[in-house]
Amino acid sequence: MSTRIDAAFPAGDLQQFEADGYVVARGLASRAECAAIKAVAQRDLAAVKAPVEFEADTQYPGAPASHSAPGGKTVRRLLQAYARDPVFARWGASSAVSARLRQLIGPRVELSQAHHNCVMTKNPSYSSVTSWHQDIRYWSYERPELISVWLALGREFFENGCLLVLPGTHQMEFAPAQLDESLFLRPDVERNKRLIRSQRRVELAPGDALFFHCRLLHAAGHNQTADTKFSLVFSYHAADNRPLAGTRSAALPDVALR
Ligand SMILES: O=C(O)CCC(=O)C(=O)O
Repeated sequence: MSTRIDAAFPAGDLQQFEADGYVVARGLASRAECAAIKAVAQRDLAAVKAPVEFEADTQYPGAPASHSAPGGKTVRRLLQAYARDPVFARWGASSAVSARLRQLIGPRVELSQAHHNCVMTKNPSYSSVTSWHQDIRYWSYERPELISVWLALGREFFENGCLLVLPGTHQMEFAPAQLDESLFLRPDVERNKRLIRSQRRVELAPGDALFFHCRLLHAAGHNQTADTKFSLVFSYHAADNRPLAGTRSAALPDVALR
């Protein structure tokens, strides 16, 4: 199995990340690597191997109403990917990822086990719609500066619920009235409507890795195809950006990358 570690991000990619809050490293994982990761994900999905998050747990639009409703045991995430299997951990701590993160974050990078740290398993029949949000709501770190790396294990496109992003929003401030009580962007607010019109689809091929800032607004539709979509997602921060004591972000040790 080979991973592309030869080149780091070219300057243009770094500028794109700075300006837009995201950048895609095309073909960062090899076909063989994707196949090995996906095989373990498929095995764990078939066995519903804990810990998992069910679509019903989210209560997002389109999710089954409860665990006992039709589709109520549809898995949305295989959780704790780093500890779940070495094939996931190897990718999360790989030089291909860490070399690029060092360009974006600084010399000492750590992987957070607190959120993401999962395989997203977007099911064709019962997947929900994820509304516009910033992932920083999931963490409590000293600085709102984390980066997630979303590895496509198969093709990701609009019809199977690829990520949609609002470029540049990682640098914007939002008034409380623009967000609902769960910190989703309110689609009925005029200023938000304009922002939402600027959306871009992040279409990925297997092995492409999307690097995105934790303040970037993003969303995703449900999967309208016949096949489950698998994506492996880890999040990272600078070693000197500490999780706040007593929060969920501090509950599990961060993993220092070499
Ligand atoms: O694939 C999706 O539905 C979006 C997931 C997402 O945005 C998230 O977990 O933060």
